Amino acid sequence: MTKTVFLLNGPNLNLLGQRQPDIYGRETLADVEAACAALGRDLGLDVRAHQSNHEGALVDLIQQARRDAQGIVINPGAYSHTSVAILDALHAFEGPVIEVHISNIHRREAFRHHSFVSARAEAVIAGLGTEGYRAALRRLAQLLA
Ligand code: DHK
Repeated sequence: MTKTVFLLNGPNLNLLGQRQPDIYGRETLADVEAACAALGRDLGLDVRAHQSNHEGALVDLIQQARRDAQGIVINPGAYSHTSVAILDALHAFEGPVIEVHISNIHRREAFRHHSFVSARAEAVIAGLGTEGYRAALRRLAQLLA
């Protein structure tokens, strides 16, 4: 049976492909979302993609996932390093959560080394580029099987 997965991206990830391409690559968010939807079809996952620059909107989406999704892939962007609200929302979600960072946050500034979200994640992927989203979906498919 097809499982629904939310693919959530936080602030500034709408600028993927234009913003610091040396760090985040040249693929756009639309490219990433299309590739994830296609992979999802192969894996039996209905991938529903959302992006917001707003913390509260991301909390609302995670709460919506309580009803509408069995798993979450999330790149919270800069909110990874600041948001207890997103962590709390994820704690209220019962399914598996995988955290993705396009860049290797541990090789960057010290303030990026800690992520609040990691305390709730089944897995944390950092530094695989946009392939990290696909890796997260493959793992979610295993966890939801
Ligand atoms: C994306 C961001 O926007 C940053 O704020 C994070 C993350 C890293 C990424 O690597 O995808 O620090």
